[in-house]
Formats: sequence, structure tokens, C-alpha cells
Amino acid sequence: MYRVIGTAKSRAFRVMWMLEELGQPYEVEPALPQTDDIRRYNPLGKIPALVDGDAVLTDSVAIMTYLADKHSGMTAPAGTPERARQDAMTLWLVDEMDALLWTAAKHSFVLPEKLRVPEVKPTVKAEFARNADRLAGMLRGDFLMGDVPSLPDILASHCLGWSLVAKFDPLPDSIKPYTKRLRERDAYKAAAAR
Ligand SMILES: N[C@@H](CCC(=O)N[C@@H](CS)C(=O)NCC(=O)O)C(=O)O
Repeated sequence: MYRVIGTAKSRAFRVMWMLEELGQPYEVEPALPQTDDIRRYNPLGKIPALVDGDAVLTDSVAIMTYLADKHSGMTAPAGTPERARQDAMTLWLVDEMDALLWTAAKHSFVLPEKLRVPEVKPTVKAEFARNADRLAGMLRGDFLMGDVPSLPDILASHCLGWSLVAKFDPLPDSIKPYTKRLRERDAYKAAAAR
């Protein structure tokens, strides 16, 4: 059985959601960032980690990619042009959504107070709002890569939800039906119930 190290209120939720989509059993071992509980698995002190037998894997996107490839679900096959397009979408989300949320978090509570620059936050929020609207225009059917959901949809949905928790601007109307569609999935609800 897979073991997800982290908490559901973190990027570990992406991994839990992916495991639910793939129908794989898992247990969650709670660990907070920068504690001995996570440093046993990731010397960087970052969550999440995944334990699969003897293998310990880190980084939510790397773990989701591993699981999707291993179980042939929620992804285009590796080595295909469609996979390259999917990976480009994933990396755009990392650059233009996750990185903005992380910058805001760092300048709100992660960095030592003397290193925080709160003035950066309005710029970060404005960029995020622009990118959320752009995302709506990138849908290729019901989901980002076509008519079936895939890894970037989990990532996008998680980032959009995180932006609300972080008190970014309300989501543009253009993206709301997409987020609703994803949150109505059984796999999302099952992961959230954990
Ligand atoms: N790119 C990594 C980022 C992991 C990360 O920064 N996780 C946060 C919690 S969601 C954390 O552990 N932060 C602690 C730190 O950076 O010191 C991923 O997607 O897993």
C-alpha cells in the first residue's frame, strides 16, 4: 500500500487525489513541513513524499507523474507528442500558478519576518488573476487536455482552490464551471473526505 507523507491541507492533497483517480489504496502519514517527521523522507523538509515499497519519492508533480505513468491513467503515454503538450501545460501551471502562490506564502508566513516583502503581494495576485482567466481559454473541451481529465487538471484545480484559501482575488467567472466540474468528481470528494 502507498504511504503519502504530509497533510491534506498541503500539496500532498494532489497526490491523494491522483491515487483516488487511479483507484489505488493508500494511507496518509501526517507530517508538517520542516519537522523530523518529514526529514526522515526528504532532507529538504518539504512535503509531500510518497513511500512505494523501498522507494521514497518527493515533489507532488514528480509523484503524480510517477503514479500516472505506473498505472496508465490520468496521463497521455510518455514519449508521445500529446504527452509533451500535457507536460508543457503542467510546467506552465508550476511557473504561473504554483510559483505565484508560493511567493505569496513566503512573503506572508514562510520566510523570517525580516526577509518578507509584503508589497510584492498585489503584483502576485494580479498576475494570478490574469493567469486564471487565461487558463479558461486553454481548455480543450471539458478539461485542459481534452474531454477526459489528466494530471494538469488536478494541479490546476489545487492551485485555484489554494488561491481562495490564500485570499487572492475571487476566481473569474470564466473558470468557475471548470473548477466545479473537477470538485464534483468522486475521486476529489474521496480525497477531501480523508
Ligand atoms: N515543488 C514541491 C514544493 C513542496 C513544498 O514547498 N511544500 C511545502 C508545503 S505545501 C513545504 O513543505 N514547505 C516548507 C519549506 O519549503 O520549507 C512540490 O510540489 O511538492
